[in-house]
Amino acid sequence: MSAHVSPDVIRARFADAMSDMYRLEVPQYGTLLKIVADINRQTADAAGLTDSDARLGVERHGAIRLGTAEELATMRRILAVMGMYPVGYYDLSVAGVPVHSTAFRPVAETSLEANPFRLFTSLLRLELIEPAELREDARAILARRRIFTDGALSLTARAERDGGLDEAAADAFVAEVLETFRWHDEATVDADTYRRLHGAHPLAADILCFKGPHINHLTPRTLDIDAAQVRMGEQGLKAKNFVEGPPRRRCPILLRQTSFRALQEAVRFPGEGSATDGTHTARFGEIEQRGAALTPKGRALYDRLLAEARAAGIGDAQGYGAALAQAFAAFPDDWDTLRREGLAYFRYDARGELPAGEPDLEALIAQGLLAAHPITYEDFLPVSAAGIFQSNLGGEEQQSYAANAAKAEFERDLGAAVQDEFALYAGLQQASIDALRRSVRAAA
Ligand code: OOG
Ligand code: NI
Repeated sequence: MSAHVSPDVIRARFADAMSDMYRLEVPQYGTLLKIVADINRQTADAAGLTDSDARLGVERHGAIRLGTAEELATMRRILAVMGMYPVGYYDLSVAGVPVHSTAFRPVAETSLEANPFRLFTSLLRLELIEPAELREDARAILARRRIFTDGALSLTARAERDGGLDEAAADAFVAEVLETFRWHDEATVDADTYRRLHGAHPLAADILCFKGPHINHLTPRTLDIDAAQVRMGEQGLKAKNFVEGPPRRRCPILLRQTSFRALQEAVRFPGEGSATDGTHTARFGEIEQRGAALTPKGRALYDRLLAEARAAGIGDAQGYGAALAQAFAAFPDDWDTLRREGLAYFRYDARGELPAGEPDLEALIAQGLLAAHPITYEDFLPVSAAGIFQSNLGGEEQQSYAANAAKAEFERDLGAAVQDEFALYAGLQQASIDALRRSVRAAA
């Protein structure tokens, strides 16, 4: 019997294969990768994040949109084979996007270090689509389609049964799973059905009218998103008019994101005559800059200040930028204060032999015996995600639906609970403190 390939290795191969495929499908994504590589090289010294170097070149996330509970539950099983687990619940309906989502990602520190690839995965909420008759058409369309290859399904079952995949099976698995993410320029419904679904919501057309849930963007991580945003414009990529998330700061927190607008791509509809040619707008490219993970207290402050800034409106990018900077003046911007006030999570690292006894973290830091490194935020932000969705739907902002988070229904459809992101970061911080305690005891 040959040895099993580590899920971290399968994930890295899959992320690479997906990036290669998307570069061929959407050449602008290749341009984006070059911009980010250049800027990262230029700003590497000033990065400020100690754990980002090794993984930076391969770091990215992607996104797909699914139609049914069965698709979501199967996707969960497939992604588990490559060490990606659902973390967090995002309700996008409040922003007029009829989906709710989770992020599949590695959770162990060593796995994040090996390859942090994440997949933002959304499920259509058919109950929000109007008019009701259209929901019946949508259900029929979804009942007909099969988005996974037989090979992907059987290899997933094999991995579950045997506890992993050997070399040959792992490579076959990557190739089979990639098929689900491929773009198809042939719609599965006629032009009239497409138009009716698009009229109900552009996302409904994107999710329902194609053979599978094509990857709709990939996102490399940059060390200077403002510089990258300017460079995008210079290279002819039509960037979103402002960066989502917190403003530029000395101490980066959470996540800042911007994208270039989705392409208008030619599609063919089944049938004969000129009604069979059309276009579809869904696929784009995005960049992100990651900062420190915030505690619930820090996150509450972030949410409050962001709401304050957005209350004035986001229509005028310059005005919004000023409002954002003004609101976030109230968010401490040095690591010591962020740590002492319990606003962000840190990993503690001994700089020498620690004195015996229960470690007093702040005293040890003051003595230079302990370093505290901010823990990188690995997740997403619902308001930012909504902004990214909206800028790529090829239309104006959508009407909001009433707030109706449905986490329990989502988890039922997923067939599992999503992990709590705060608990994961708190666990990483605590693990580093426990390790200090152990080293003190061992020395004593
Ligand atoms: C997902 C948009 C959300 C992000 O980075 O916040 C997202 C989508 O358009 O399907 O990817
Ligand atoms: Ni994204």
